[in-house]
Amino acid sequence: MRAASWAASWYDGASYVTQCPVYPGDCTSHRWTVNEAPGTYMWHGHSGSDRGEGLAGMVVRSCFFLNDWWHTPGSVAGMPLNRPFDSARQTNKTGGWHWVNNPQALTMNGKGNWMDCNLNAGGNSTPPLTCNVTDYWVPPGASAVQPWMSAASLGCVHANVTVSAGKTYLFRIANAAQLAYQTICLEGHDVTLVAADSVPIEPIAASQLNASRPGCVNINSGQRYDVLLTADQPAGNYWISTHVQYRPGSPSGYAVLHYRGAADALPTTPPPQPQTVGPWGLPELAMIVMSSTLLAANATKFEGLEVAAQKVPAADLRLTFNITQPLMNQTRQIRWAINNVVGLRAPPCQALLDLLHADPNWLGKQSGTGGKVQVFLTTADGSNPPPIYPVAGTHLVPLKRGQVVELVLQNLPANSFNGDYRVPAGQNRTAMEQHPFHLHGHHFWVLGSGEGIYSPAGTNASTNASALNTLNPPRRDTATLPQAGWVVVRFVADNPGVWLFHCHLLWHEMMGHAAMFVTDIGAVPPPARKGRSKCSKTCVYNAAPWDVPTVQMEFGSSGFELPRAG
Ligand SMILES: [Cu+2]
Repeated sequence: MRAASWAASWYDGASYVTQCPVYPGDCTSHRWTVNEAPGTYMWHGHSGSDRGEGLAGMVVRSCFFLNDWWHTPGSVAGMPLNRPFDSARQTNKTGGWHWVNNPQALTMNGKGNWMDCNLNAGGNSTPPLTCNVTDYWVPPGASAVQPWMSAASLGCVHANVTVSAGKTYLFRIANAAQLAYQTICLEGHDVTLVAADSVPIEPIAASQLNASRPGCVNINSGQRYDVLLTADQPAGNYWISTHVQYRPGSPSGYAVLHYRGAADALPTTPPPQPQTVGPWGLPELAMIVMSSTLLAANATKFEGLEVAAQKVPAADLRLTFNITQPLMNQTRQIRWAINNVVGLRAPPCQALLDLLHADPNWLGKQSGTGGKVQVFLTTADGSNPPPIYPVAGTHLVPLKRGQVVELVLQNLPANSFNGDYRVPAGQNRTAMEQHPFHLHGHHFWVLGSGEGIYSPAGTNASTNASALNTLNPPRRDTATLPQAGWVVVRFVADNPGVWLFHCHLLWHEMMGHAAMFVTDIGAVPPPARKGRSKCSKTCVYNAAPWDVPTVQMEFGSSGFELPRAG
């Protein structure tokens, strides 16, 4: 499980990073002190496709908990992502690599609808939503429609959120989606954002962010917003709709904001359609800034709880993470890479934190060596240049406690750094996508974001660096790297431990979109509980520097990070 994790580095929950996963038949229990910055946190499984299959929720209820849904288990839907391309180096839909495609439904608080059946109930004559079954991955031998919708199983439920007229509510919105950057819209009601990723922000109405879409909040996977909503409209029923950005053809999700005393019915207005709801742009995102209360001189408490220093300190070191989507010569797998390294969680079957705690010099011994899983370091001093060809390995970034790290995330075309093995088609493949990057164990300041290539200070007269906001930037733990763009974040490495930094799109993470910051392991206090559980000796990883036959053998039919039979 991954939950709020300060000073709990042994139990952060990322499997094989800080601990072994909870194997089938095992159990674990957690007890923790609620002593962190007030705000909204979620918990979710952090092994394989746990999160996508329902092992997720919020620490506090009273929420809009958003997710996306596939009607096949994540281990099945995601398995083709591991398969190598065929010998012609092209996608092969019969047994080879295959993308999971768009989600099949969006859910809110665990409920959702499949296609249009619910919307046409109650006399609603709105045309069906534009969704196309052929866009979706269908298990071999299964009907494209069954069992997801039939006369006997409509698969249609929706969440009802009941409010009383005249009252103001605090709603906590969280997006746990595997893939979907979502916009949630509250029909007829503006909302005021008051916190982002558990950090209090200067209150701002959704209508101030985008006047044409009042009541709409954009939220990427992993992010949270607290919003205030006043039930100030005529008593009735109003649509709560969720829409997927950047992935056209995805279904939308629908729920109902219901006024107490009104008829129990669907809204009479047409349900909002996805094409009418666009995403916030970079200028809007930059308007979501820290609360001025937090920025006040000597502010150390917020609502009675300690808060970390909120002033943005100068950077001690600068790192650049170049983000690409290589098709690897090594394994013929398509992956996501950071500095040309496709990230594995850890050496097989051992939690990296255990390993490092037992031998603080382990890191220095591993750099550049071989083995079943190779270790790659990114450092600020240039002594560890990225590999020339994309490789899979454990990607670590050693930090000293207290260092202020400025990190540039730069989106680059897929064929950068010898990243496109596919010839001749796709030789100039330039695919790029947006990525919500999430850092465990810390918050960071989001100093700036833009299109194109980031230009650091000193390179030309009008650098992007000179425009970074270090006065009152957004502060959060999940930031969007825009497609074909960059984002600069800064954080204080004040939490000893091994901290996963990963794209919060589950399928991307499975395809290697992760690295780990390693901070001052010697300062990690001993685990609260003696007798750390041992990992299974027979776990399986979703990428490795193996040859093609090995990958085919390992992933022809097996699961992610699961103990194998025998
Ligand atoms: Cu990603």
